[in-house]
Amino acid sequence: MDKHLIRPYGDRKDDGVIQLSFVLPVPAGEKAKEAAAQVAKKLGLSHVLVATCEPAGGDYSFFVVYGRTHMQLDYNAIEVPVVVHRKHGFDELNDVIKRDLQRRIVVVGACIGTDSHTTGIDAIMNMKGFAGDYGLERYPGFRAINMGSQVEPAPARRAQGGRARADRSGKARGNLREDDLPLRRSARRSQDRARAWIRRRIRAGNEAERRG
Ligand code: B12
Repeated sequence: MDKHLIRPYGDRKDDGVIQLSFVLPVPAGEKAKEAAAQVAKKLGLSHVLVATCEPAGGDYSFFVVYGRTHMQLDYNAIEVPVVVHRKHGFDELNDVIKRDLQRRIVVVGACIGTDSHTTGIDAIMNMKGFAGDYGLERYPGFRAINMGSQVEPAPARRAQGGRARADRSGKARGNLREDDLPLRRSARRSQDRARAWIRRRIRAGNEAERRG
């Protein structure tokens, strides 16, 4: 296959000019500018120009730097696997669930541990959806339960991942280790709490459905 060589450019095609922005942990000034220029040179750039040097807090500086790269790459040599899949429409998906499962699919979403990045989960679950797709709450075929953020999961996940079950008497089965006793207790507690929460949500959903 013929090569298709490309390189970045700024003003004229193939001039190799790129723009970088970064922060250095030094106060703004002439010495800081020289440090920024050296960063760009050490990255392999030539014709380096420090366009911006601004204080970013007391002992930090923000830089915008231009320079020329001499690299080029063969665009034709890049291979990226493309996942080909058929997208199911709203009605089609609900019909398949109704026909093949004859019950609603319950999806529980949560940001676990200390994670508070709820936007991604909300995008999947919320009625209004994201990027042109409805969220699961909109589908009659799904019951979407969004537990929100910072849900305590780690022990429960470990217990489940290890195919272990902590039963109500406090005895854990499966492949949790002997020294996992505090973990077992905590796993049991967080599993129980999560199950109770989900049960309450399902009950509330059923009642709302009954009321119409
Ligand atoms: C907004 C944001 C925040 C907001 C979150 C607000 C909120 N309520 O959600 C705030 C400011 C709180 C935040 C904080 C932090 N953040 Co932040 N944040 C982002 C940011 C800029 C955008 C995320 C977002 O909302 N995108 C829009 C949604 C719609 O897209 P999405 O999250 O990718 O979700 C989609 C898919 O990924 C997928 N998906 C997501 N989850 C799941 C789950 C399943 C099961 C499936 C199937 C699919 C799926 O479907 C979603 C819809 O398409 C990203 C960088 C980025 N551009 O992605 C960093 C980023 C996620 N954050 C990061 C970090 C490091 C942090 C902090 C630790 C920073 C700090 N030092 O304090 C804290 C952690 C706070 C905490 N306790 O969790 C890193 C994570 C790095 C990593 N891989 O570990 C990122 C990638 C930025 C980076 N490059 O460093 N953050």
